[in-house]
Amino acid sequence: MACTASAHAQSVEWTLEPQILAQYIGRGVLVLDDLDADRTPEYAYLSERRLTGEDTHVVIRSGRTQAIHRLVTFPGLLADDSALSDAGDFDGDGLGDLLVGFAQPVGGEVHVIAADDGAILAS
Ligand SMILES: [Ca+2]
Ligand SMILES: [Ca+2]
Repeated sequence: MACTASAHAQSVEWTLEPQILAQYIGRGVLVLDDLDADRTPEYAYLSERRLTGEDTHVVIRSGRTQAIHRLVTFPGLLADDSALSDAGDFDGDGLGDLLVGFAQPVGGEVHVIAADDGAILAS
């Protein structure tokens, strides 16, 4: 998968190489701030891993190297009915945070994730 984003008046192209954590990607894709100050924004996406259980991951990768910056796992939750979006700067540290929601289990769940360290800020 490749995508192009415009950041700081320059065009950046990313390519995701197939990996074990890359099932069902595309349910949510989000461009983040430059978390490691390398002048390239990071990005996040949802990934599901059914082979070892029904876990959904929020994968945060370096926009420059594509290395996994943070991996936040939600055990037992499927990406089928989930969404990923921008939460704004929820904790006021100057970096945008993420909002992930799951329609299941019954009643659903919503979590705010700090993009820089993957901490759950609110649920
Ligand atoms: Ca960066
Ligand atoms: Ca923040």
